[in-house]
Amino acid sequence: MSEPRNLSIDGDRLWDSLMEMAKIGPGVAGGNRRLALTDEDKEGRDLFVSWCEAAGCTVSVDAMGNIFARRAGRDDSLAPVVTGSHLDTQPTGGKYDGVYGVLVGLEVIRSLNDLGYRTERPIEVVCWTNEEGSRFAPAMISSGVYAGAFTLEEALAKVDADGATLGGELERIGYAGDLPVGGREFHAYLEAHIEQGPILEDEGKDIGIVTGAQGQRWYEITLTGQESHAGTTPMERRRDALLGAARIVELVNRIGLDNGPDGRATVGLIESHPNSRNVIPGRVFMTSEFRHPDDDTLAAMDAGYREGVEAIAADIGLELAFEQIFHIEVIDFDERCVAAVRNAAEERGLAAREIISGAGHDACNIAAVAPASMIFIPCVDGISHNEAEEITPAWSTAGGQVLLGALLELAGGE
Ligand code: HGY
Ligand code: MN
Ligand code: MN
Repeated sequence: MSEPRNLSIDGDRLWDSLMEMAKIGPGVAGGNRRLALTDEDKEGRDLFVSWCEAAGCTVSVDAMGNIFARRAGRDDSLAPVVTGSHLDTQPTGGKYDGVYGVLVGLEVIRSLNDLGYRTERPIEVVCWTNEEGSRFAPAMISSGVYAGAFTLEEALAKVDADGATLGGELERIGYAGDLPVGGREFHAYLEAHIEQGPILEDEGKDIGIVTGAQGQRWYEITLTGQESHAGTTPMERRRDALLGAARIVELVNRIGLDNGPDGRATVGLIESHPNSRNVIPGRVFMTSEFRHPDDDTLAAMDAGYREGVEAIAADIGLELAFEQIFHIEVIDFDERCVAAVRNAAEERGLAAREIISGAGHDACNIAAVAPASMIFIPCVDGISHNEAEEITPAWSTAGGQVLLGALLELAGGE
């Protein structure tokens, strides 16, 4: 049997699968819109399951709708080496965020089948439910349940903007599995993903050896003032909720800048009520989030934010409902898994560099219960969470070669 380093995936077949998946839930500008647990997400899941079954995998689904496609090892009693990511997208998402990690994992299985290569340990490809946290907040909720960060009950009870529950939507699309969520050992977990930033492309690197991920804090705020007539209400008599939100947007941005260059601060969602041009907004719902590679700095950003928001609400006379809905600390990935990625990149002569993930990924949750790491490939201009998200076939294939090599190291070759 040839050396693992000489084994190769079929990059064209992987690219064809990416393009096939991209036809499902098309966006309006070349990307994708497959919000978690929508009919489009179901269609993508069904296609993935059919491909896994065609590749001889046994497919199982757990109570959070996480899909596991298993390729038996020589010793099937051993804990599996798992790879995968997510198929749900942002509302104006790209073709590769998450999807790449799921389909490159399938490509490794397809290639091992072609090569007649049997690993010591089973290999599984997983598709995690609702990674994006766009339809149902927070992000990475299903790997979070798997890792014990959330209970199954609280996750199934999450509601979207229309009041649909995550559990109800799982039932509706037929992915409310009967497997328990979690409690099953992963020997190792590797997630391949696009970088979603500009570093690898700027430096001419093909591969990111992901050593960790930054911490995150997500918030939801409701400001309540008083709706009143835009023409008759004197300025000094107003309790304008949108004015409060505007000052909070400025505060969030200021906190991000004051904690640069690594600080990240974003207000992504604002709903103003009644949203009528000649009514002073009486109520605003808004989200915000901070990220930083240092937990103490992130805690200081949080403290400054809470103080600032209180002062803004008091100054305008607004009622304030403030909730931190998600907090994940800085992650350091497992050295053995990181080394497997590094070795695979080196053996294939690929230009690689170590990198910290700016985005959150399911690997960040799984790192709490299993040795984990990630493989990044570049994306064009670092653009992601945008329909213009793009990669090259060469980057896609390079990531697949590294995933193959690293999985063989962790799963034990012949
Ligand atoms: O928000 C994130 O970092 C990920 O895309 N869910
Ligand atoms: Mn992603
Ligand atoms: Mn994403």
